[in-house]
Amino acid sequence: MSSLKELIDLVIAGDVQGVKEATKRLLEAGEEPLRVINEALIPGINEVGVRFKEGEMFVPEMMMSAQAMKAGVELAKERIGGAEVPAAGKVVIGSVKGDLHDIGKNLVIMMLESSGFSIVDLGVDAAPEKFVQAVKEHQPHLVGMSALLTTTMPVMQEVIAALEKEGLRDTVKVIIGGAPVTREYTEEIGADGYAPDAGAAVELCKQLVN
Ligand code: B1M
Repeated sequence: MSSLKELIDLVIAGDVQGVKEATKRLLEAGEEPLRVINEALIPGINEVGVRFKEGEMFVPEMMMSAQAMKAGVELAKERIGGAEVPAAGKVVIGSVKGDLHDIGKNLVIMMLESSGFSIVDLGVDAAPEKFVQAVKEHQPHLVGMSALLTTTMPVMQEVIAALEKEGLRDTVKVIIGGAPVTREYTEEIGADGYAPDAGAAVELCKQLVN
């Protein structure tokens, strides 16, 4: 029998197989998939961030932990039912240019999809031109940007400027998120909204499409 605490330790250890097995066991024992994500997989990767900052863990280990976490999220995701109501709105979303972090963005996508939003995922390292092209092609209600590095946050402003330049800014609402992003920064760059986590991102998108 696995516990949430054991799963946290397995994420920290970067034990991909162990995380898969423990996640499966927890889900089969009836644990809520969102609880597994919010109370084990996220705290596990957050602890990795703390240890990395303190010089106790290094990039290769952080990558293994990220892979382990992703494997757990994939399994939990299978248990989160899709929405009955199609297309609450369309969202073009990506991690901005220079940023390879995608765990948080993928969680936001997962939550939006299960709330009925249709998603165009630009992946990681998405340049302003890629956002512009996707808005032209898909005509979404919302554009979402994720950044985990203080050095990539300014790209969010570049995306907004590129949308303005192409006359597309008024056709979409722009939302941003990621660990270093704040509400103040959202106002500073002229985005329409900020969400601190995936659940809040869903609420924000619902508000902005209505
Ligand atoms: Co990186 N990394 N990393 N990393 N990494 C951080 C972000 C860091 C804070 C670690 C630290 O020092 N404590 C630090 C950034 C420092 C800074 O800029 N201030 C850092 C660094 C320095 C780096 C490198 C530069 C390391 C190096 O190479 N020397 C390098 C940069 C690579 C690049 O992007 N160019 C790097 C690389 C990596 C890995 C590849 C090893 C891996 C990423 C794997 C992947 O994503 N596929 C990795 C990881 C795993 C982390 C930490 C440990 C965890 C990030 C994460 O997934 N968190 C991270 C430390 C930390 O944040 N605790 C760290 C869990 C995730 C669920 O949370 O992404 O915040 P988060 O998403 C949340 C909310 O923020 C919000 O909802 C999500 C779910 O609740 N949210 C949104 C996110 N996007 C949103 C968008 C929205 C709305 C809400 O609307 C659109």
